[in-house]
Amino acid sequence: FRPVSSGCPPPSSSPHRRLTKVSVIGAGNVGMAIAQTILTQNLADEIALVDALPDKLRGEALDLQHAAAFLPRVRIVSGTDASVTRNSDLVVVTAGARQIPGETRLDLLQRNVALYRKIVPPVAACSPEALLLVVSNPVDVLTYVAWKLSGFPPSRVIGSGTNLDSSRFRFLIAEHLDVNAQDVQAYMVGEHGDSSVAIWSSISVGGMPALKSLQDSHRSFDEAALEGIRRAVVGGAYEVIGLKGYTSWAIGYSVASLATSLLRDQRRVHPVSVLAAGFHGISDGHEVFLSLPARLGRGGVLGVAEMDLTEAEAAQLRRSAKTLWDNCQLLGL
Ligand code: 6V0
Repeated sequence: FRPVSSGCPPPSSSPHRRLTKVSVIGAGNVGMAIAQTILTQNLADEIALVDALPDKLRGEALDLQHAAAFLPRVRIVSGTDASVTRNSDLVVVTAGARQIPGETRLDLLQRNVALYRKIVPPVAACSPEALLLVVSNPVDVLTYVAWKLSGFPPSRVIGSGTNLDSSRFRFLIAEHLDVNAQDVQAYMVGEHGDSSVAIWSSISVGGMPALKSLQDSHRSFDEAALEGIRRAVVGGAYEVIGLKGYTSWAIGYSVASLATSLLRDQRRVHPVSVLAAGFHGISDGHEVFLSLPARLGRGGVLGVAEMDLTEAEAAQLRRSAKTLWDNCQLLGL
């Protein structure tokens, strides 16, 4: 193109929007689902991919770049070390070892901690002002590990936690009531996975408390139906992994929704893994991360909701916190 004079100062001297950079560490099933969702939602100007396997990484980066004609203009860079992530606004960590047959969860945790020791300090050094979003499992303990290893304030270290569990919860309630899942407000909190806690009192549909909606819809609403929904939420990941070998799309959208709230300063409330010491009777000395509804914005965690829990719900949270704290202490960080 022949340059034209616009009469405006050249771009380098004109004030312009700061570019947004997101890095994804671990270009596996989950990392790539997150990268592609962030790409299609036009959340970043630059996406950096990091993986330990150079050929796979280059293949993934090229595959995304080849879609450039159909997507918003985003620079995609990749590399096997942290330098490619320099000056990120948000770093999403999905790298993780998978459980091998016969291995205990604690052995797996130790292997993932060893991995995080290699990954987190250089990433934090390259982007000292970034928000760190942990996705690898066990997500609550690894969020604690990332917090310790990064030296970041707790407000800038977040685990994806039960954001995905809550989405499954909302989907199942929506199916039960034949409404749109976006109109269902409902939270799962606590530890991501088997011991997550369904907050039944939090459910509202179109602004109405769920009990009333359920009664009005003349559908069955009994203990058994509730327990069935909770079990389906907890078993959801196992079911998908049993059928296709891994989960990817839902966690991709879940993390992209967190990235939107954070990078666009949306101040939306998400159940995510945050430093929970002092909440719901969890000891101040127990520096555990578990999911509570948190208000997210450009500064990270801006506030944590004080939920009105039943004694049974609060006791379950404290039990999870105790187990998590016991695990954290074994790590010697
Ligand atoms: P995967 O497909 O095995 O991908 C992991 C990737 O990490 C691989 O490409 C590895 O090469 C890479 N990797 C390993 N070591 C390093 C390193 N040192 N630096 C950079 N990259 C490295 O696994 P998948 O993508 O399926 O899962 C990733 C993690 O996400 C696992 O821990 C899952 O358990 C976890 N999930 C967490 C969810 C949540 O809700 N928090 C949901 C789904 C999966």
